[in-house]
Amino acid sequence: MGVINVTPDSFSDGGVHLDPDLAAAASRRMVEEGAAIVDVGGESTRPGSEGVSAEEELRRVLPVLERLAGEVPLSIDTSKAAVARAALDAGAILVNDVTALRGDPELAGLVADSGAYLCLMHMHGEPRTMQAEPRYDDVGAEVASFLEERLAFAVAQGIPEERICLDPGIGFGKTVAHNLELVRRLDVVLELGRPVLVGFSRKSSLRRLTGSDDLLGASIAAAVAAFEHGATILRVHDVKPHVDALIVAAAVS
Ligand code: HH2
Repeated sequence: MGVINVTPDSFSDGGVHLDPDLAAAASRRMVEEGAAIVDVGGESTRPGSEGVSAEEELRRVLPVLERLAGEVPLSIDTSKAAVARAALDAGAILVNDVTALRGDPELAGLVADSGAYLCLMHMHGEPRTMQAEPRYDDVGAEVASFLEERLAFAVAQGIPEERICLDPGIGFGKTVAHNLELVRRLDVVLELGRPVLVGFSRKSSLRRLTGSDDLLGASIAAAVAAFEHGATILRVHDVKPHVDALIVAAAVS
């Protein structure tokens, strides 16, 4: 899964893809490089961020989606039903909701009615406050039990289980140690029986571990580690080097 953030302030690629023509060109390149889907987002969820209105989110993402519809498999990174609805109408096939259907009461019904795919992600707290001393007794068990509950909720709302993937939410209310433990203990999430998505690309834990601002090598290592622990969808900003690394990791395993 390639990442396109149409935002001025994303920690990883803020400002780079604000021009819809540039964002569309970058998305097409990601597919050429081997991405199976491109995740387009119009609201940064970086620690401390305040959020934007649905109107502003739509103003950012719709021109990009409209340029790519029918050409590139698209995911919309949003927790707002109004944004998801317009994105699905414009051709997106997956709703990536970092609130796991807790943000907007209308989103579950919309996904159920549209037949879209859905990603449910774990987040402790909310972006504004989530990195303020996150604590868990057993991060793997707690994240798995949250995802189990959200999966049951989604299915009860009429979303077929076969359409749902699960994500431990690397960096969303977690310390470096929590993030590493979640990759190590991915089996507890895999036991829920759904494909697992991991997004470690360019996250600040990698900088804390390496002390380097160039996060490419660290991102690839994290993606390969997640793959070896069972993740089958890797959310990444630098598609080509990740695809190469994952082809080799898959060939060896
Ligand atoms: N991470 C980010 C955003 N959306 N969605 C899922 N399912 N999993 C993730 O790990 C995830 C996500 C944050 O990364 P990024 O999009 O690069 O930055 P920002 O939120 O600042 O736009």
